[in-house]
Amino acid sequence: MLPVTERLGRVIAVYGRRYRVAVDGRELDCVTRGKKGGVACNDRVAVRETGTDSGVIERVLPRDNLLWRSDEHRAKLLAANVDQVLVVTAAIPTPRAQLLDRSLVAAEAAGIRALIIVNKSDLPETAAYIQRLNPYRELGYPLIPISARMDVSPLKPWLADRVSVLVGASGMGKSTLVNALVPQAQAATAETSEALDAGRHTTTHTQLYRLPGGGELIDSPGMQEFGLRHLRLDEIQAAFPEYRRLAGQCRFHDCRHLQEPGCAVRAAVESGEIMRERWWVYQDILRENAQIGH
Ligand SMILES: Nc1nc2c(ncn2[C@@H]2O[C@H](COP(=O)(O)OP(=O)(O)OP(=O)(O)O)[C@@H](O)[C@H]2O)c(=O)[nH]1
Ligand SMILES: [Mg+2]
Ligand SMILES: [Zn+2]
Repeated sequence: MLPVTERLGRVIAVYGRRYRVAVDGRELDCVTRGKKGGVACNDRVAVRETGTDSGVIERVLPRDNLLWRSDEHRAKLLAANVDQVLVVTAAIPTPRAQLLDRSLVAAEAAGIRALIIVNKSDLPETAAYIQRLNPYRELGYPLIPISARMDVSPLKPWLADRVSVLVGASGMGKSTLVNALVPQAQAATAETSEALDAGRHTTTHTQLYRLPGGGELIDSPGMQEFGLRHLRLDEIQAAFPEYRRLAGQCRFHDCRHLQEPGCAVRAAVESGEIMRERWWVYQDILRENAQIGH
């Protein structure tokens, strides 16, 4: 039960520690009570109005799921209660090592399905990049080439009636994609060189947009790193679909799939059955997690 002064709302944009909350068809500019953060885009919240078009978020209601990243110092919440994560990548600018795999791991760990969007299919470099990414289809991730500039229609059927969140490095074209799908969005975009030279990302806030064909799309600022300090060993292992079919085949039941003798994962890496680069990502994630002890 809500106290009479509280109303239910939904967070539709996050600007640092300020939040835009939709309440009964209106939008309130909100802060959280005290210094606590911990509010994500698309969170359901209880708010108390404090003035015309302003309010305070009193509580976050229980979430279906939460996509987030974490480094040594803090957690960064990306979005809550989403149906799918769209990991946006492109051949140009050169993708940052591990960002795609780490985004997929975060989605798996949060129990959210992930799709890989290969943007900029109008560029000649993209064909070879798609070839490189083809093995991800076998892992169960739909691979959807599009051009946010020329043609986004292959993506539309995947979006209807779902809440999707875009993640990826700066310059991959997330906001360009939003503008192609949501005519009135007018999200800021920038030439990659401009954005990178200025040492900043073009999009600096997270925002939810309503899609004309039904469904919603969340744009977020580009990231350079995807820290996963919050994951335990068993969660990390479970986030690699290629390990699942090898379950129970290692000599030791608590095998960490590193240097242990009789490791079925390692054997599959050596035989080329699973992608060596992803095994390296796995090792790096383990190494970062101090409590796992390396
Ligand atoms: N050739 C080509 N360029 C594209 C395409 N989509 C986006 N771009 C360009 O890529 C650059 C970056 O696009 P943005 O949409 O700002 O990228 P972003 O992922 O939102 O970047 P951040 O907000 O910094 O995270 C812009 O110059 C876009 O015009 C595409 O399909 N083809
Ligand atoms: Mg952007
Ligand atoms: Zn093993």
